[in-house]
Amino acid sequence: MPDASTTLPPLKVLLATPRGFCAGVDRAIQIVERAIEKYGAPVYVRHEIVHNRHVVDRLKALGAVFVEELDECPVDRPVVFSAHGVPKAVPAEAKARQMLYLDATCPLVSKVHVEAQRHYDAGREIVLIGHAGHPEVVGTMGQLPEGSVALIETVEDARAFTPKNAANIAFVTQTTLSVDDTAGVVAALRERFPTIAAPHKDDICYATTNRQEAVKTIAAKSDVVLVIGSANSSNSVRLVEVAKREGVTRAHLIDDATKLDLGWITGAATVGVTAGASAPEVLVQGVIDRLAETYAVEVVEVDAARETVSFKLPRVLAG
Ligand code: 10E
Ligand code: SF4
Repeated sequence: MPDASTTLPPLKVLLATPRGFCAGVDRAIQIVERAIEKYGAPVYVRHEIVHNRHVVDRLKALGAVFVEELDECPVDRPVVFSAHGVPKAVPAEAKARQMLYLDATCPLVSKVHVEAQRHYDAGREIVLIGHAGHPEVVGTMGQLPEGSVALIETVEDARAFTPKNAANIAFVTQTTLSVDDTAGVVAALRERFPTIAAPHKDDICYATTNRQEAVKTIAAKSDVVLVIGSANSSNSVRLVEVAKREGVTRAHLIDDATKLDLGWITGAATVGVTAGASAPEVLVQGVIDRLAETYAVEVVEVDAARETVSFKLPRVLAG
């Protein structure tokens, strides 16, 4: 009897590397898991620990309770702050209520908080490049008194921004922005304010940069690009945009294999697959397995960068 796979149409899958979990996401998830082990359930988590439905559902099943605000947590249970960071008022309130809290803010987001504070202490007016309403933006703006950080999102915003003192301003950025879009916004700021104090380039993290580079590489050779990630995951949404900008009109963000519409693949010879920084690898494999039900899939890993970053757990949970 002939092997069934020999009768399936061929499909090349270009698997982007790096993809999926970054060091900050890995650490944040471990903080919740270890907190449940150490303190028992329930452990409260303020905001989705990372923006992924599967991660949140798995942690819920282990005993995590997700809330949006601290006043939804009882004072006698531990609470974890999400990887995106929180305004200063949040740990202050937890202290005032004598709560046990664990801060899962990614160290690379905390670095931006420190940078913003440093500019503020030096008397500079601060411009934050980021997306309005995103929790990381809320957290970074919330490091400083209201009115001391101006949010801009676009080149147009950069052109329209009117500082109080153009000679004494600084910018910081969200960590998960589009590298290419941000370069445009920064250029517009520098053109108008040549002395603006700045990070070396921007505050976009290594993981965001590498995943965008990797998706560019696969997009150049793909007819369709599938990005695994949840709709509220900013960095995952950016990966779809990057693929589209590389000319792949069929680029889709999907939570998992069940959301894959096989109609998208019709006529394609090559499908690029990647995952946002908060999407578990098992979901990537699930998508490939689903494709393999209909096609004779050949998987080719495409390496765009090597990652070696890892972050330590808070001392109270380490060991
Ligand atoms: O929406 P985002 O991309 O910021 O978050 P995410 O939870 O999908 O991925 C992790 C990124 C973080 C925590 C922001 N630096
Ligand atoms: Fe940290 Fe970057 Fe991951 Fe955000 S995307 S959690 S900044 S490593």
